[in-house]
Amino acid sequence: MSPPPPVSRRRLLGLGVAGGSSLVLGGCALNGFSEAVGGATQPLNERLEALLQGRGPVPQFRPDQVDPEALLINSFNGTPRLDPLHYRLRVEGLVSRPLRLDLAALGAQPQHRVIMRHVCVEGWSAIVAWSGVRLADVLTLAGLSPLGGYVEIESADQYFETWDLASALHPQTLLATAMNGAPLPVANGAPLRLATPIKLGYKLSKWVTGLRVVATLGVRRGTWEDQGYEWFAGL
Ligand SMILES: Nc1nc2c(c(=O)[nH]1)N[C@H]1C(S)=C(S)[C@@H](COP(=O)(O)O)O[C@H]1N2
Ligand SMILES: [Mo]
Repeated sequence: MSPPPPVSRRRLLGLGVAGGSSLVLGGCALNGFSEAVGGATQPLNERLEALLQGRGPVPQFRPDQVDPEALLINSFNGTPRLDPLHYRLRVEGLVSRPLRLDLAALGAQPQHRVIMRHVCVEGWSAIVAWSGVRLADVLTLAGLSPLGGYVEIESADQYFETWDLASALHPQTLLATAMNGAPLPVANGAPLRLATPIKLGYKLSKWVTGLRVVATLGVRRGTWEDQGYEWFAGL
């Protein structure tokens, strides 16, 4: 006998069970409420979201649904220009083989494409096709420790993010080097940015330079999260 279908996120939301992103609705609002709620409910929220994401891959959009015009540039701290020849991705923390990967090494990993809706809490969305390596493959290459629980993500513009490991290991979570069939533009995060259909736009760090696997979250949780944005930011 096959197991019953999992309860969909939409259904749970309909039942009034607050998933992560519902906390943020109306809530790029940098207000005390979301900060208080985010802090108080985070562990429960995270468990619930992790369960919801046990659902497997998100259905993809078709290539003809890609809408390049709709993707707005959202950069808060300038546009760093990283020399592709000297670029290295640092992978460190709770891994058995800390790495410094150049773009050739990333290019040698299996390449994947995800055509997804990018959703920014500022009120716009766009269908985008991203290509690159799976974040899971990079973490596996580095020898991810079973003690790892979170990934800290550093960017060249000092943007900072933290992710739960389950989301980082999701098969549609990519470190993208290409967008809409062309090399990733600098404004969109070249040479390497995060892309996934399971999280809001602000989780998708551009100009990624470092990944650090940690056991627990530190005081800093993210550039926007530390100002009250919801941490899990699931879609
Ligand atoms: N390093 C870095 N990553 C970032 C940002 C940023 O300012 N710096 N902005 C975030 C936000 S809020 C969004 S919506 C997306 C926008 O991606 P885009 O500029 O490629 O459309 O990048 C996210 N990643
Ligand atoms: Mo955003």
